[in-house]
Amino acid sequence: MNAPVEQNLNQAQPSSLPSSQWTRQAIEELFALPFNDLMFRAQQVHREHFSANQVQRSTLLSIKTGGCSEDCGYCSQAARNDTGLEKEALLEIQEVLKAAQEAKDKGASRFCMGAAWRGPKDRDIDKVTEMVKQVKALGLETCVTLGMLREGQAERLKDAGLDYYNHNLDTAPEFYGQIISTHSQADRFDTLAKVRDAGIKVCCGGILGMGESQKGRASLIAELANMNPPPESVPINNLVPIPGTPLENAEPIDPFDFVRTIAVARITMPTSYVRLSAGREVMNDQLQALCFLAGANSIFYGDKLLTTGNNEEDRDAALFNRLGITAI
Ligand code: SAM
Ligand code: DTB
Ligand code: SF4
Repeated sequence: MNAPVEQNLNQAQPSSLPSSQWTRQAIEELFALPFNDLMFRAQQVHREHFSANQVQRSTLLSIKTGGCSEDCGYCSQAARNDTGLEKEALLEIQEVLKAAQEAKDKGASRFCMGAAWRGPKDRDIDKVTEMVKQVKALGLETCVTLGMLREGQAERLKDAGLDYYNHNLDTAPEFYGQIISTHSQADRFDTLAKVRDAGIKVCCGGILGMGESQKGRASLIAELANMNPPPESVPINNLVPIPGTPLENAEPIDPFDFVRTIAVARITMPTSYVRLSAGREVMNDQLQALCFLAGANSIFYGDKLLTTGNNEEDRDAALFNRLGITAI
């Protein structure tokens, strides 16, 4: 019964087509495939472009926590969400370097610094560029996520040696306004263009489990895959429900739909690193293994994300060992 869909897909979307040709309908058809067929396609694409048993590890640090002016419905750091989080000023560089060195010693290859800003001021960029330079000097790849950028700021980050800028589309365009009202997805695209134009690699993905439909997931993936070029790094977050946020009681996503979304991201963005991101703490080893099988080849590594917990390094080491995965 499903063979015609598979045949049509094979005719319409061989994995070698440029990403800009992914229509929403073709992506919805991928989501509609039987799970095993979708996983098989994802594995084929994954193995064409990557070693199937290698996973990259990035460690996060919140360099400026809480008190954010934005109203993102999922976020512990939005000032208007009553989450009990204590606001902190921008960290001193020595604290950042200590955390970066620890991450490196534990085997991370990238260090991602996150700030709860709508966007940085120029004097914040002065400090962050210094952090980027010194973290890079430790031999780590660098990533920052600072919110919306103004003219000239991306170039300053590039000059400091920044490798990646993380700025997520977060959800489907038609659903965005239900989650965030203080900025639009057009604002996100504006910053992403500044990052790309400055020659910085793009890290851009979204969050699943916020009550979006399967069609919504397809339209988020279409937006990501049709970026030209697509993001080099695609974080797929599973909502971490934070008490005191409007999404604290959101219905969790069906785990198989989470895996399906990873597989569809892999097929539509064949050369991107797809990161199994926030929300791993509630996943058992079997579910994480399915995500790797679907083509995820990066994780957030270290026992803290920005403000919430993440799997202990030992647990990840044991999982990699059980699965024969090596870190890159
Ligand atoms: N303020 C900047 C911004 O919004 O771009 C950077 C920091 S913000 C915390 C970075 C990303 O973390 C968000 O875009 C969102 O995708 C993710 N995130 C935040 N809270 C989350 C949660 N509770 N569960 C899953 N992902 C979350
Ligand atoms: C991304 O996509 N996920 C990370 C990173 N980019 C900055 C953040 C996850 C945050 C999870 C909730 C928290 O710890 O506050
Ligand atoms: Fe602020 Fe970023 Fe959280 Fe939105 S996701 S409230 S912009 S820190």
